[in-house]
Amino acid sequence: MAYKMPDQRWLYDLFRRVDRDGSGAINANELQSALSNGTWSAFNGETVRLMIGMFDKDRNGSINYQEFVHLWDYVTRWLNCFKSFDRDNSGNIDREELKQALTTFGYRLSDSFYSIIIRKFDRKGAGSIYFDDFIQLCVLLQSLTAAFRQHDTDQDGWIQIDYERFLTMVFDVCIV
Ligand SMILES: [Ca+2]
Ligand SMILES: [Ca+2]
Ligand SMILES: [Ca+2]
Repeated sequence: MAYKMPDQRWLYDLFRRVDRDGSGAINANELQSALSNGTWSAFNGETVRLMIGMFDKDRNGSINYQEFVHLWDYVTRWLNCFKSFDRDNSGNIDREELKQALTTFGYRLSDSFYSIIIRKFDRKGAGSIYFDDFIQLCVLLQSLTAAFRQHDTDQDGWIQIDYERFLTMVFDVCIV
């Protein structure tokens, strides 16, 4: 898919609009309300925190303009990806669309695992997944798979780890 970085000035204006208190940096609240201004409903707080955790390179808890450029690019790519799998343009991803998406990403998951995913990430109880939850799900799946692979040195899909290693693995991935 062709993708072009937006004009810097346009992006800087956007940054200034998102930075509502004019502090020169975007905090979690500002990011959350900016992301909920689109066509989708309010972004979930966990995805907002997750994204700040990923792009706050200087670890000061907020997003400056340089960090925002990368964050914006990331959200846009996810949005394009999300839209391409939302075949019926319903604004959310149903079970079949999700299967298509995750299979395209290379995951081989059983039907019963898809039921678990839908149960966990379908916050509205409608049998489908919205954009923010989709990002969270994909990032979680990606990180847990990477953590598993580190232990699965012979790549047979099986690992043997003790209790504390298991906890460490899950904590590293799930707690930002
Ligand atoms: Ca601010
Ligand atoms: Ca920062
Ligand atoms: Ca859909």
